Amino acid sequence: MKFIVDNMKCSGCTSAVQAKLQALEGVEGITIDLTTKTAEVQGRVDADLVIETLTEAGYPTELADQ
Ligand SMILES: [Cu+2]
Repeated sequence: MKFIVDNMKCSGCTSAVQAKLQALEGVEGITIDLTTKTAEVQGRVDADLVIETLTEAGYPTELADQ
């Protein structure tokens, strides 16, 4: 699943997002791209949970088109 993560501005942000995602149950892999502000998540994880978790952490998130 690919997400658009707003408000990621530096490597500190990507580290924070990475840590939040890693803490979620079912996540097997994470690829974060700061330049495109996207995060790709592998594993059996609920998209709504990802969106809620990152948005609450200060990074408004939505599901990417694909
Ligand atoms: Cu930052």
